[in-house]
Amino acid sequence: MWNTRMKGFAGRTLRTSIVPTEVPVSPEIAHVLDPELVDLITRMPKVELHVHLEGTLEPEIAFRLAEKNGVSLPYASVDAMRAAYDFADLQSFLDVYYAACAVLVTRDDFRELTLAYLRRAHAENIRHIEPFFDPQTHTERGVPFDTVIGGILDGLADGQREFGITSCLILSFLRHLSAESASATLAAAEPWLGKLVAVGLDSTELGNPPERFAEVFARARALGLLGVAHAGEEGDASFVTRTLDSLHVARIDHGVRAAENPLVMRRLAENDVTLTVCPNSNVRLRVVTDLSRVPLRTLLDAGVAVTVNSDDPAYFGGYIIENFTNISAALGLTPDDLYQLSVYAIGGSFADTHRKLELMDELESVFDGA
Ligand code: ES4
Ligand code: ZN
Repeated sequence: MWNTRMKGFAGRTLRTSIVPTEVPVSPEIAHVLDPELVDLITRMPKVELHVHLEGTLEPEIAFRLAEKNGVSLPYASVDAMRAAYDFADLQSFLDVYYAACAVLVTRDDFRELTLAYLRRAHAENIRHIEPFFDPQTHTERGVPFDTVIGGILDGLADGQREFGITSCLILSFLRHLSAESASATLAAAEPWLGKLVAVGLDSTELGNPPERFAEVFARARALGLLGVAHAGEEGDASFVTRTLDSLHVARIDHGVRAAENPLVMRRLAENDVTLTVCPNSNVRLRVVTDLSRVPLRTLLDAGVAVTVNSDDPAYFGGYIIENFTNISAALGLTPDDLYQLSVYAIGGSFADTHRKLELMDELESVFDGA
């Protein structure tokens, strides 16, 4: 097994690209990014550990599904929908995100949503994904649980066949709803246990502390599922600690506010808890004022296993490559940093050992190449 604490790769040289690639770099940072680094970001095999499938719903698909299903959207056009994505905070985003989900009705709609994301993931050289879905957003408006998960699994199977992208699916509970609703959702998932890897916890963090979900996470664990949870996004570093204490999760989603407390960072590092950081999301939802304030370097320096992810890419102006290029430009990340982040993502994933070794081989072939 490789050492997930490895900090660098002394002596390696970077392969340069022969074929020019088109990369989504934000115009305002394009001038400060080394083209070789962009090329490396593009070519390196990537693992996405924090993406909400509902957050990959692009306005074009939303409008097409709205028309097909006879659902109305509160926007005049695709452009107007995209132009409305100017969020003041997490809640103002969630209001838009949940409302748009009304266009998802049939099993095939969920398959199409999932496959569209996988097509995009393939274009960005993502090799393994661990996406969340929020079943309660759909069951609350009368779409059966089996329709939702059935369609998503169809899309994931299509994507694996077409692109070789492997996946571990995470069922996420909405923390603004009750613990009873979360328990009923887990019960509905029991026939599908073999297709799920973990449960998660998302939605509004403030006012919805993790302890309320301790019982349902314990039940999920008893059923053989792992756990992850959003924490330290809106809430301060103490929410990260409370989440570890009450939910016993393997990863913390976001977790950036852990950087405010050295003791919390030490605990994350010592316990090998992976953080799934989403730079564009943090800026768009005003968790930080600008990219340079995303504390990725602080966390790396403290030995925390951090990863870079896209969260809700259809809403936050870019997929995983744009998150890597943006944060690289803002913090001056090096090839060593990109290698370390990639090793953390592979090591912190829920893929089996065989798949992790394959992903490490793919990573080495890019970073080792002459
Ligand atoms: C989310 Cl950015 C974020 N935070 C919490 N919950 C979410 N659900 C979808 N995106
Ligand atoms: Zn998220």
